[in-house]
Amino acid sequence: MSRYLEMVDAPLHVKKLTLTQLHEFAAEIRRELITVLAKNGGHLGPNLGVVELTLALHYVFNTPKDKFIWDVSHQIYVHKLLTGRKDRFHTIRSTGGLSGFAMRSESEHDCYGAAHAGTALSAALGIAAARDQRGSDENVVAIIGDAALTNGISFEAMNNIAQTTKKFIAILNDNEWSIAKNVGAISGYLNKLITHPSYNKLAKDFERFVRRLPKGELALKLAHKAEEGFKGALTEVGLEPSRSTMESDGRGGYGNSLIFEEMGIRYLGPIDGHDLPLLISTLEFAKACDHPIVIHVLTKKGKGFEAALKNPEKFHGLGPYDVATGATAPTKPGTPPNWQDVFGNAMVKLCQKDNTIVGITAAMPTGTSLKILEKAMPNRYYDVGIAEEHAVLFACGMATMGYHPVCAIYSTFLQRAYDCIVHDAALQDLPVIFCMDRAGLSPQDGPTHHGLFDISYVRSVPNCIAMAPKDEDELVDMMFTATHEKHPAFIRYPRGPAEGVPIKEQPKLLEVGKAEIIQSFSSAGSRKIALFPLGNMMSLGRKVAAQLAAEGCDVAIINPRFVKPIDAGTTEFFGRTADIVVTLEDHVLQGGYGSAVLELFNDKRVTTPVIMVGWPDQFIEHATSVDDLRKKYGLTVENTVSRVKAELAEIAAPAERRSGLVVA
Ligand SMILES: Cc1ncc(C[n+]2csc(CCOP(=O)(O)OP(=O)(O)O)c2C)c(N)n1
Repeated sequence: MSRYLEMVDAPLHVKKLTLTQLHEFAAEIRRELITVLAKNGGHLGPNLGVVELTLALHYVFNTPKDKFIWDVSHQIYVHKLLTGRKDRFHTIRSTGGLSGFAMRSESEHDCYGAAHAGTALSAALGIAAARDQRGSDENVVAIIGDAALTNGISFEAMNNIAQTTKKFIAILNDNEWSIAKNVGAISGYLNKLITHPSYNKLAKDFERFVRRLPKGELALKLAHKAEEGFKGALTEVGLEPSRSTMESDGRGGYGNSLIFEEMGIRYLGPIDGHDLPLLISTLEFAKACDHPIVIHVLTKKGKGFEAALKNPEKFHGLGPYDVATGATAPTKPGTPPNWQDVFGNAMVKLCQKDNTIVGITAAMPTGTSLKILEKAMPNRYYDVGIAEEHAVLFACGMATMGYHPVCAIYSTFLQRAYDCIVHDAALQDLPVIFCMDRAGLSPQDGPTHHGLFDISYVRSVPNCIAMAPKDEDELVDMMFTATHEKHPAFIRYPRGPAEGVPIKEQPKLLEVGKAEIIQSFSSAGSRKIALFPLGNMMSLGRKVAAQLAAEGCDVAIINPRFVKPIDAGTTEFFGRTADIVVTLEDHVLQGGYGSAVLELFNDKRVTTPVIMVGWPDQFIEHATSVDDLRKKYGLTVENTVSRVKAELAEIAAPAERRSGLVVA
């Protein structure tokens, strides 16, 4: 650990440092980030970009009393280093270690947890409203990225800020990037602000003004003048926006039409987000303002690491890399293609054959691999920004015009669009296709990112078809099938390498609601076990089958394919012929595939015991790997086999003991 990192362990210590020391400290923090993340992976670029901003925030404000609400909170690593967590920083995103996001349970300095975009302004406003209700005086600061600002909820919050509170600080951390380059009109608007000469002049004037005042004097002056302070300060340096200096540019206008000002939020900026004294003075200024204020801060994603500066998208979030060059390990030869790439390539093929198919992403072109379609057929590709609800409604609109839109959205982010799924896609029975990426675990990210609820939330909605492929060839078949359907269709698949099976040249139409029997009972073995491994649980299912067979069981394997409609005939048949049924799913057990089987058995009066393997009714933490979590929660071959054996023993026990009449 370096000099200042060794000494600074709390925000209080940051305030003791001189400017020169803060600059040295910033460099040390960057070295720490680059070194630790080279091993653990993580959100390097965003954190390198906010080093000075985070130092300035802790220099000016006092957490935990003052509240910092970070949007997404993937840029919170520096804050963690400054708030008593530096000794555990090397554990970030690993089993038992620090989370990569803000967590209320991790530190009193994390007042609000997050990892989905667009929540900060609303949550911060709620905190400010509670403060006003109880009459306390905490400062509330929301830190939000330029891409998160494009999110609908952010605008819902902005619409509500001025009427709710007088003291509210938003920091707009503008680095021009989402994960990929930020898209849409808001991003264009921010870009106009950055480059507009009038605003740059205002920002420069303001900068001169705050730099002139000795530390503390500005805050004092403004505190006394309260609401008048801001206006006074502006007038003093000619900053008062007026029609004469801020004429409309004919494309929506500036000056008095500045979007934030129109919403009753003072706008200050754009200012250099790496200029520590300027940041400190500006935050002091904001602290003294008795009016909601947004400070537009310009930062460089990846600052201080050449490779990250050159490739902001890759270094937004990545796995381990070479600390000197930033190079990531090449994929091992023979590794199967990622599910995502299979999806992206299949999209191109499907689009080439069918003019009604289009692809839609909500700011995840690389994560979902829909960028493959963008490259091949840009006119069939839409990136709507971080706007999952809009993505689904947009798709619904297209579907009413005869199109087959494919929404490639992570299972966890699709949760946000649930009402659009129910009220728009399902109720109107529109043929929108949902490719639910990251269905299963996102181990290093943790509970905010695991995709473990989609079966439950889709299965309860009429008209929906829900499926899960056992391998990449079946994924393409399912996509092909979905494009021939007249109903909303959902396909779930996990992150990372698929199974390594060849993909047919021509995909085949699957019969909707029909399972695939991989292996039937053979009449060998005395005890019959029917395994129903859903989707990517097939490989685990096969291993369980092999071990049970080795122990003398007669094992059938059924690939369910469809969770909704479930294959009632096949499931009932195996339910009646087996001694034990085992369902395996990479999903929470409540309302999942196993639940669907139980509901069916209840309907049909099938009484065969069902062992359900899946995730329990709790939020699953982050960990280094999927294996770590599967081991901990018993989604393993060993645990499944031992549960089957225990159940077999139970079945074999005398009836009185089973009914609890005899205590063993
Ligand atoms: C609802 C939702 N959709 C998608 C994502 C994936 N995501 C994580 S960070 C990010 C980009 C955030 O960009 P910005 O807010 O500008 O912050 P920066 O990383 O540039 O600092 C996206 C799209 C998410 N976290 N939440």
